[in-house]
Amino acid sequence: MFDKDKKTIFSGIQPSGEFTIGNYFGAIKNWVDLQGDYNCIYFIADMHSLTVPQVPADLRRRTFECSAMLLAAGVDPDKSLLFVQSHVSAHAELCWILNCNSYMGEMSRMTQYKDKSAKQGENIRVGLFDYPVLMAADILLYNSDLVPVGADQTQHVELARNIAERFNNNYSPTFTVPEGYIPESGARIMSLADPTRKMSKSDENANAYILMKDPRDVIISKFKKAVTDSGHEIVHDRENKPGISNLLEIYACVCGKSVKEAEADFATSSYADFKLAVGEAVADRLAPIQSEFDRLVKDKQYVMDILKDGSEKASAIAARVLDKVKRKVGYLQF
Ligand code: ATP
Ligand code: LTN
Repeated sequence: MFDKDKKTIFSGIQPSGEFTIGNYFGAIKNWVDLQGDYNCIYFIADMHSLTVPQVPADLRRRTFECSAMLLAAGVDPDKSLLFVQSHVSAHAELCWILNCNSYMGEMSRMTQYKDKSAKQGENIRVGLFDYPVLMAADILLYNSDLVPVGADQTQHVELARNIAERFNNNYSPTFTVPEGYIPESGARIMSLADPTRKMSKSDENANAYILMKDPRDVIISKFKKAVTDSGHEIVHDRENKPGISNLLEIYACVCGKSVKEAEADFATSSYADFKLAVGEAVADRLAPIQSEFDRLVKDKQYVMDILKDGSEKASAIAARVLDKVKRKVGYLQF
């Protein structure tokens, strides 16, 4: 399946909610576009989602639906590996070994831990602290060269590099040292309710985000409610017109136009007409993905077969690296 001459791209996404158009334009679309040029391995990070409280039945459903959504959006199982993290036990096994090769000091500096633990009150889960080591295990199991992630995850990729280098020095060369990767076309979609904040699937206000699953009428009504700025001109100015700028960027992304071209399309429009047009463009763009998603969700066995095949192939790759690691750290082998 994989070409030896191509680099390996590796990335994951948590099933911590339904995917938004931020996830789509910031991550998933890039994953799809990278499939021709790289050996791509993508996974649903369900083990990472256990670091915050979950309703078991919801986590199970979202893990399945997120897998179906990645397929509907164009992740192609003939070109890429797609699997669910908890289906490949090597992740948990390597995580333990890496835990014993990571330091409290470096872990305590992780800013995502500091932010998320502040929200968990008194009973902070050990898993939340350990999250970046599990992420290092994910990456290092597959000899990953490049790891496309958003800005909030670059510190974790840096930690994975440090852990890999330290292990290679303490034992002998074992892991490929990965690099973060920011695709050229990556977009940062902001909240429709507060355009100074990133659109996030876990936002409490459902009007702040557009889900990839949202029906057409819901999409249009959310865009109608989107926060705009004073004045009436439709121009791109992130500083003074964050709301209008965000909508222009979303429109440009959806239509594959430049922001300048998007501005020109609405030179004489009112805010109301503009918001309606953006809503319609987003709904049109998502419609084929949504109908493929609906089809796939009904064909559960087909999706499960892809995930099973993906987990078997991923397990085979991961086992080679894990066996090497086990030997090096001194586990008794048969
Ligand atoms: P949560 O609300 O659970 O933190 P999220 O919606 O912020 O989730 P993540 O699961 O942290 O999303 O991110 C998954 C991927 O989607 C990452 O690669 C991230 O960079 C990308 N992503 C998330 N939100 C946006 C956004 N608004 N614009 C661009 N990319 C985004
Ligand atoms: N932490 C990432 C998801 C994630 C990941 C990974 C991404 C878990 N393991 C390994 C890249 C490589 C997130 O929340 N976006």
